[in-house]
Amino acid sequence: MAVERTLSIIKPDAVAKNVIGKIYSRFESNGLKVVGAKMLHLSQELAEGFYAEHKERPFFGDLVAFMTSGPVVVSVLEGENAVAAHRDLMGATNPKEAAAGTIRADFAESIDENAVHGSDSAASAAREISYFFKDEEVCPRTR
Ligand code: RTP
Ligand code: MG
Repeated sequence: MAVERTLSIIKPDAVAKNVIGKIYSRFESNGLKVVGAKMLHLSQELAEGFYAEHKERPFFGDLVAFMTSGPVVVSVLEGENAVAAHRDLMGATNPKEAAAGTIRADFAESIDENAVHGSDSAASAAREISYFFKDEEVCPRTR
């Protein structure tokens, strides 16, 4: 398995609930190392650009409104098979369908306010990491 990087966002609901540390702890206990991090309050423009692939979906307006409703923590995570490993830790998009013990099962209330984002492929990860981070804002690769 290859060492990969992926983008994580701790969404406004989870930041407001003071579970940043608990979520980071799950990453770090499960082989995902934080190699870049920043706290941001997304502008409308930044949120719309990030979710551009969903622009035509009926939930787009609500998604952007939610993502700009409060601060988020954006991180780059590194580890074996990081994209899939992170998605496994997050659980299903709808927390009601998320497996027990996943981040969304434990910390999210609804499909609209679902605690975390994770890149869904290596290509998305590369695009999303460069959307939020300059090269010099992320730790250099050591493996
Ligand atoms: P994310 O991008 O946030 O990691 O979540 P995801 O891959 O599991 O889900 P995705 O299909 O990419 O959708 C992005 C976010 O839009 C909201 N959503 N709402 N009401 C709905 O049917 C619906 N579907 C998606 C969710 O907040 C989802 O995380
Ligand atoms: Mg997605």
